[in-house]
Amino acid sequence: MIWQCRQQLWDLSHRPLVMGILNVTPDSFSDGGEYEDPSRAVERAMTMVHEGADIVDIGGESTRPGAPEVSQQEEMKRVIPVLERLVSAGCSALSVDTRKVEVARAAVECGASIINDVEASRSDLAMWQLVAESGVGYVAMHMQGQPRTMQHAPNYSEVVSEVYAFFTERLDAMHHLGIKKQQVVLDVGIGFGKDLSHNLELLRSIECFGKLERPIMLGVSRKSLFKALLGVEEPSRRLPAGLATALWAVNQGVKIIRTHDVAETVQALAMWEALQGKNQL
Ligand code: 8Y4
Repeated sequence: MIWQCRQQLWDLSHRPLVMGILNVTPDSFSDGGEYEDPSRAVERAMTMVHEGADIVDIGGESTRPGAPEVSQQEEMKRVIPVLERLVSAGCSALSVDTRKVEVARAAVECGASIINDVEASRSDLAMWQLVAESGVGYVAMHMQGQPRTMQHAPNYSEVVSEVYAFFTERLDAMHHLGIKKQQVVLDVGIGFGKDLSHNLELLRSIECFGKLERPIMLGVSRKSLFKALLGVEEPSRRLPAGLATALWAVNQGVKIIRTHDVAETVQALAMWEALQGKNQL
């Protein structure tokens, strides 16, 4: 399966990809403010690349439940300087996690090759026109509601079929706007307007999303489902649960893992690959 991100063609049939998370927000609760200084953020990105991240995902808006909205100017001020420096350093594939088309456009102009959109549900079409015109890779993530209130009362009659139907409808709409199927990756959006049982149902059924014939991305790194299920309060101590879930998902056909813990994820996936027997020895 091919994922086209501008001129880059990722072949996802051999090994899963790792997307490293670079938060440039003052309020992210796992790495809050650590990478607010652009130089430190650039350094962190370089470290993730050395650890084996295939893609670095830069985000300037916290989408954790209850987080305040960020203005376009503020998000731009956080993301663009870091992106510029990574592009000129020749950093691997760069993704920008944004819901704002103006931020996405500036990022694409700077050289970002992927837009990670947690609000693929939008009805405003400008974001998709940008994706169609620029040919960037596009991650379409499912979210119920809006970040500020999405965890108040997540509600589905059948979460798996509803998310599946959402993807079918969105793929069709994107196709009509001129986005190539090859540009699109799908993500069920663990924790985005979902309670523990919704998250578990989606994970247990993740294999069925392969029928959509697009690569599936998964982000579970440090997420609060592990607190809800296992009682682990401290996000950085949720690594074992995150790795176990990622590996299980890769066995079910997931192609891209979005994570805070790049070195650990790369090591786990290397072992998975070796056991798949595709690397001889
Ligand atoms: C600690 C730190 C615990 C952060 C949880 C979190 C996804 C995503 C996010 C995802 C895609 C997050 C931007 C939430 N999650 N994009 N973004 N998929 N495509 N929370 O699952 O990492 S932010």
